[in-house]
Amino acid sequence: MKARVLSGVQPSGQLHLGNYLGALKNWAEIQSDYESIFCIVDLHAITVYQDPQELTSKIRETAALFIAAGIDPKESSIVVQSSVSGHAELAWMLTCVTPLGWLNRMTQFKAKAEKQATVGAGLLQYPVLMAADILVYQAKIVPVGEDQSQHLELARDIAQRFNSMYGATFIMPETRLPAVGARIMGLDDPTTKMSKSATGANHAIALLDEPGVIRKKIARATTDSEPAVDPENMGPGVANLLTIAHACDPSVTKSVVAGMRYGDFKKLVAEAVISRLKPIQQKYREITADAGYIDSVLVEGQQRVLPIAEDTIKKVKTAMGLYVARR
Ligand code: AQP
Repeated sequence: MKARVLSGVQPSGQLHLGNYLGALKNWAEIQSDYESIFCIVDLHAITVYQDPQELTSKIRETAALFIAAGIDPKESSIVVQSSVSGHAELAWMLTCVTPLGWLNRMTQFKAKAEKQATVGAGLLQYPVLMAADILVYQAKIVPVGEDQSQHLELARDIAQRFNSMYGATFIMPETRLPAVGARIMGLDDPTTKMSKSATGANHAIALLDEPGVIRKKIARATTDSEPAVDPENMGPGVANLLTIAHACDPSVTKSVVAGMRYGDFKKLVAEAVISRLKPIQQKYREITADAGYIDSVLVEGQQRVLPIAEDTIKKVKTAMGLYVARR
C-alpha cells in the first residue's frame, strides 16, 4: 500500500513562483509514488479577511493552477478543505489538547498578527487546523516549503500528545522539503519570503504573469552595488535570483553566471522563468475554457477522501469518549 501525502495552498491571492518551486512542482514530481491529497485550504485563508466573491473565484483558480502545474486529478485527489467537515471537526478536538504556549511560540503567527488591526482567534489556531488537515488523512509525508517547518513540528507534537493522552491514534507525519526552492524570497526585499499577502507590486512573480511583466519585475529586482555576479560573494538578492533560475532551469548554475553583468544575468533569469511558466499558463487556459471541469474535479476529490476523514473522526471520537452513533 502506498503511503499517503497531504499538502495545501491557501486561495488567498495569486499563486506565485515560491508556491510553485516550494510546493506544487514537488507535488507533481512525487504524486505517483504516493496516495496524494492536495488541498485548497480555504479555511486557512479566512484567518485574515478575504473578499467573499474573490475567495470563491480564487478557490477555482487555485485548483486549475494545481492541474496546470502538473497535478493529475485522476492520480491525486484535489480537495477544497471546507468541503470535508472532518478538517474543522478534528481541529476543534486537537485544539483541546494543544497548550496555548505552543501556539504563542509560532513565528508566523507573530509576524501576521503584527500586520492586523484586530487579530482573530483563528490566526492563533491556524497551525492546529493545519495539524488537523494532515492527521485527518493519517498522512505520512507532507511536502511543503521551509516556512511551514515549524508548523509541521507542531503537528507532530500535537499528534504525539494526543497519542499519549488517548492511546495510539495518529501516525507521525514527516516534512518533505524540495532540494531547491524551499525558500524563495521577495524580489523587492530578499530578506522576506515571497508570499501572496505581501503588497509590493514588484514583490512576487505570479504564475499567470505575462512574459513582459516577468521581465520587468526581474529587471527591477533588488540586487546590490556590485556590477557583476561573483559566485563566491553573492548578496541575498543575487543568490535568490540564481536559486529561482536554477530551480526553473537546472542548467543555470553558479559557474554559468559567474562574472555576468547584472543586466545580462537578470535577462537570463527572466527567460528561465518564462520558459518554465509557459506550458503551465497554456494548460491553465485550456482547463479554464471548460466551465464545468474544475467543479467536477473538486467533487471527485471530495468523494474520494471523505471516507478516510470520516474513519479518522470516528477513531478520535471513540478514543476521547465522545458520542458515536451506533447504526
Ligand atoms: N516563498 C516561498 N518559497 C517556497 N515555498 C513557499 N511556499 C509559500 N511561500 C513560499 C509554500 O507554498 C505552499 C502554500 O503556502 P501558502 O498558501 O501559505 O503561501 P503563501 O504565499 O505564504 O500565502 P500567504 O497567504 O501570503 O501566507 P503568508 O502570509 O503566511 O505568507 C506551502 O507549502 C508553503 O511552504
